[in-house]
Amino acid sequence: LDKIIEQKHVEVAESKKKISLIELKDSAFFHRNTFSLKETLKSKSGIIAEFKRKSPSKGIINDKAAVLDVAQSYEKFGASGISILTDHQFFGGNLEDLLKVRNEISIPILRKDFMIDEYQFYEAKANGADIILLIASCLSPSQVQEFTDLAHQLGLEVLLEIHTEEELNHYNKNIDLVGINNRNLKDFKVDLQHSVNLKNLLPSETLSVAESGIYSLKDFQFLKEKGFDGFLMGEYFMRNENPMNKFKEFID
Ligand code: IGP
Repeated sequence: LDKIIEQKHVEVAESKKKISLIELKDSAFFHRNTFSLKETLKSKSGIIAEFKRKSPSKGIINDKAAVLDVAQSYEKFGASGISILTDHQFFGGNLEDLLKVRNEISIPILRKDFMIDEYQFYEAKANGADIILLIASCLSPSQVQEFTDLAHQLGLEVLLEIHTEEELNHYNKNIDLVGINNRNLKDFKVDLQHSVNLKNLLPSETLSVAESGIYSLKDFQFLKEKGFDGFLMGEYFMRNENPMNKFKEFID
């Protein structure tokens, strides 16, 4: 994780040289109404379906599927939102994927990346995101607060990702959704019961998203019964030539 963050600082510095904040603010997508995941989590399946080519823990997952085909089928079958990884080095994604999808679909899009600099929030808005992820283990509680304010000024919703009880101190009332990562980012182990226990420590009205390692309909139903509002799933869908075939299992 430290390596990823280090690399991210380098990348952001390079991006700033290529595209200025002013240019981002001038872009067509900067001025638009965003979609609300808080709303679609309730009105649709609750599934936030991810487009993911590879990951540090799994290597290549799917390097053939086209982002637009996958996103359109996720939307068609009732996803509440789409998560697009924009980290290139470790997850094989990019901002162009996001922009491409934004042009064609009308459900909320999460920019899935490691947010460590204000610049990335402007970049997210300009490239079509509606929600950004804040990972507690990468940020201080005061950074979470500042970044949440900035996201809201830009009309973006905030998903705060936590994994441990200590990280609950990153939570504040302005955060829109709390994601509990079922996977430990340090050793990559998945533990659904751990997430349920952690969820029970949150204020009861908090919208909660179970993230990662949901590998069957049974896992999904278990988490749903325990009261999670959203379910962030990537690998289960993507590890298929046609991710839509897997997504269909979850409908009705
Ligand atoms: C999806 P999975 O196990 O269904 O592919 O997981 C998503 O939760 C995972 O990609 C993720 C992630 C992250 C990736 C969760 N938190 C932070 C990068 C950074």
